[in-house]
Amino acid sequence: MPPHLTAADLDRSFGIANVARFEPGNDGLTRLVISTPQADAEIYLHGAHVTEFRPRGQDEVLFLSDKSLFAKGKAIRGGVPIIFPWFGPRAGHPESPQHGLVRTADWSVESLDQLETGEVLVVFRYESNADTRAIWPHDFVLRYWVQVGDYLDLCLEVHNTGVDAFDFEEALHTYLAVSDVRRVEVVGLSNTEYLDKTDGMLRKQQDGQPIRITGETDRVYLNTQSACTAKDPDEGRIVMVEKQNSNATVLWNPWIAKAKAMADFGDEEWPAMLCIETCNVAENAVQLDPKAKHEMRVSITAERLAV
Ligand code: TA6
Repeated sequence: MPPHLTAADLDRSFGIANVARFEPGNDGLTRLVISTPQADAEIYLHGAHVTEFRPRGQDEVLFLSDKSLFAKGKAIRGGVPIIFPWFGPRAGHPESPQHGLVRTADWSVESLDQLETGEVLVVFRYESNADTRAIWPHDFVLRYWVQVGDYLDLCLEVHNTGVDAFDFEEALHTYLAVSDVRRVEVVGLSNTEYLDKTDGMLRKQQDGQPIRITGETDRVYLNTQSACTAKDPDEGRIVMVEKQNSNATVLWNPWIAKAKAMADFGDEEWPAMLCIETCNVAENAVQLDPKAKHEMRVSITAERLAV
């Protein structure tokens, strides 16, 4: 495990004056604050968790719950949690944490640079260790590229550093901020099969119409490489979620009852968010040979709707 570096240590080593600084964030967790002419963003080392992304001239693109915890061992509620090496509950292991091992881990910073075109690129790293091996007996190195411009590009690289192949699931579990989820239209998943987690994981087929959220929605769309757009008429924008090397997309809104059941989520927050998650899960899980690497990418952009 790399030595624990304070925000000040990291800022001395990697900070970019007037562009990118490390500082103590919520509840003292270290965060990277990025501010350029193109965008503002915040990323916690806790889970390498992007919590804010605001392109210049736009409202916040990511949802972050007012009730989110920022504590060791606890997931941040909102932004882009990194899910690996299993999605949801771990089959056959009720004692294992939901959504894998790394969204509450302490990631390290590998590099921080500003590109000639102004974007800021930070690379985070997380390696298997005795604690992870005790739960999931495989060796891996994760590297996570976050590129902040007037778009947000995320790339999760999984490297199998062990001697055996392993299967894994992964997700960049993106919480989009929306004005009112009941008035948002999602395009990109037409005629796609999905597992309906609100209906016993029944396998269903999406129709050809834009998707409207009219109740608790928790769907694992399978065998789809399609980009998705969320049209938010009240915000006056569309948000594009374009992906590479991802064969599944999850659409989630907890709606009223599930919102009330989550302590780290406000009862009245459910209309303000919609998860469009870039994944490889279920039958789209990835098998990785020893020494092999796999990269999954997502690019999130927001565009004003023509008035
Ligand atoms: O991605 C949707 C989902 O799997 C939902 O079933 C819900 O559990 C959500 O993730 C949030 O999970 P969390 O463990 O962060 O509360």
